[in-house]
Amino acid sequence: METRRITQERNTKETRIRLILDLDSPKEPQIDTPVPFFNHILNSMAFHGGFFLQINASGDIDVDPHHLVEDTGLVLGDALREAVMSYGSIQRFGHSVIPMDDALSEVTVDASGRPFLVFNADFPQEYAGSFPLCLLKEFFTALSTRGGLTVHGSCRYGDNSHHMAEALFKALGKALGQAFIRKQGNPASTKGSLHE
Ligand SMILES: [Mn+2]
Repeated sequence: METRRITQERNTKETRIRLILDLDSPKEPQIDTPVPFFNHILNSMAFHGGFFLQINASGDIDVDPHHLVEDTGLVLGDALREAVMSYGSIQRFGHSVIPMDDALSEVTVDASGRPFLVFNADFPQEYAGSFPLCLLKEFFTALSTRGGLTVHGSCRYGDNSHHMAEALFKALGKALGQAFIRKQGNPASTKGSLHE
């Protein structure tokens, strides 16, 4: 069966992002952005999701990593949407709850074509390294909007913000991995189609 490999590129005055997503290849992720903690959690997301992800990104992080994080979410969302448009039916739903030491985080995805985000995270430390954790909601918003994904993400509890965020991204990876497993036959909708 044809492998679902998607390339997306987005260049603006703020950021330059090139992304390759291969939903049918669990090769080692290749994440290269100038934001180390963001690389760390994207790598965890793809690894545990069981899909190949290559991201090469640069941008105006001297202003704030906000643009880079948000735009990466947009581009990943575009790639996931493209996967459904170009390659057809998927399982649609995915859910994962992941512990990391003190932390427990959870993500549920419906790749329905309808963007909606519910995001609950109350981080005890504002930063992981130098990374402002408030940007994670921006990433999830961008991903949900452009991917046509309903996403519910929760950091249920934890003492360490790094653990909470990392568990959240592992859960996101696993939930996406499940939702984007191929489905034989008709689309997983009683309406008969997704993304119409
Ligand atoms: Mn870590």
